[in-house]
Amino acid sequence: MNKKVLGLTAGVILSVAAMASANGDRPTKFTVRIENTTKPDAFTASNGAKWSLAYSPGTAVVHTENAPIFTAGKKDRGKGLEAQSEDGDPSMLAKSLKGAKGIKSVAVFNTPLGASGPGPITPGAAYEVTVSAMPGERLSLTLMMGQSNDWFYAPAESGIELFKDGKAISGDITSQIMLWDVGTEVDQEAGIGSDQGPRQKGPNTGKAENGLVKKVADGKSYADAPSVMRVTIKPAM
Ligand SMILES: [Ca+2]
Ligand SMILES: [Ca+2]
Repeated sequence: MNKKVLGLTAGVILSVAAMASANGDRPTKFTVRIENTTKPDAFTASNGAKWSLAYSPGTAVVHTENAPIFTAGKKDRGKGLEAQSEDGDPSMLAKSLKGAKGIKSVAVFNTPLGASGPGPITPGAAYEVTVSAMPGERLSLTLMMGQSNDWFYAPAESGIELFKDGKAISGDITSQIMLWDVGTEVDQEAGIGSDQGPRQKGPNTGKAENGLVKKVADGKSYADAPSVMRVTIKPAM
């Protein structure tokens, strides 16, 4: 006797679902592209040595949490940002963020476009990573400045707003990226320090700093992200 009632109910539920998705309850897919726009041997150290800039594998995190990865002016949290920033290894950070409060998704990007395996992006190379997000959610990125002791590129601690007035953002977001010092290892001169990524004896080698997370402000071009990289975002139509 309830057949008709059930049929009607199912129809109502379907039409409600259709209306809801038309109103945007499905996540938007974004492609994020990070390009190393520097040239080989673009930098000259104080001893005259030429050096090239590379960026390490990193994380792309979608979140509602206000400061999911670090807080400027505070100590590193010991959740993996140190290995990301000192050794270019995002795996510990990704693991600790997965499933944490206010974290919607965590993606690791580690293979340059056109490469057969993981590695840094050298001058001219790029990473691409895809994330999905709903209005109100934000994006944080982390990757190592490869010629440093413990510096990482990331947006402000609150991340990048992926939607403006409910509409997905699109285009160049490099101006929102900054160079940060995580405060775990004493800085040497960029490009030639013996305890920096390309030259250190092993991971986590260098003098402990016991410092705070702060922006790198040494006036060099690599401290100004738009001078050395291009980060773009494109929502799927
Ligand atoms: Ca440091
Ligand atoms: Ca080191």
